[in-house]
Amino acid sequence: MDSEKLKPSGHRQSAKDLRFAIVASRWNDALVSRLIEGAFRGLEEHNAGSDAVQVFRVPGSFEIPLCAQKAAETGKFDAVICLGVIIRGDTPHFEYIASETARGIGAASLKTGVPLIFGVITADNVEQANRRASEGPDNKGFEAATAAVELANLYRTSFDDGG
Ligand code: DLZ
Repeated sequence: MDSEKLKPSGHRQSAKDLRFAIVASRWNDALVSRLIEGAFRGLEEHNAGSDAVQVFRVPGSFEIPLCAQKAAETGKFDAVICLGVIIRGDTPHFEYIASETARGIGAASLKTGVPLIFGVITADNVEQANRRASEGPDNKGFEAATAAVELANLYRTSFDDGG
């Protein structure tokens, strides 16, 4: 199947007048930094304002859900972009962190009603993670930003009553 067809379709939507939080872990920082760069690039390509993005750093991916939930609860953001890199090790630690991070982000999104975007790489090894944090449109931070813009527009136009 053509994977391009499975990607979000919001590429040309505008992020003007939208506000975003980025919640990013410091674990595997060299890779996460590239996801943050990718997310900024994605938002800029959709014409997000220069002061439209606030970044929150947490120690590891496990800590992303609560911080994302707190950011969403402020009501200041149209979407929260969650970025992290979890790499499989020799112990079952990976499974616990990866599943709890995914579950927590999903639960926080449903609880707050704010789109929380899952831009957390779960990789078997560093090479795999590297590819997903590379420059260009396959960067998972860039992809997450594109999804954030699409969802923020969808919810604003479909469900905002302006009140
Ligand atoms: C402990 C841990 C391990 C082993 N691996 C990762 C990882 O690959 N990616 C990541 O984002 N965080 C990792 N952590 C840290 C946990 O997410 C968390 O910060 C600590 O367990 C403290 O709660």
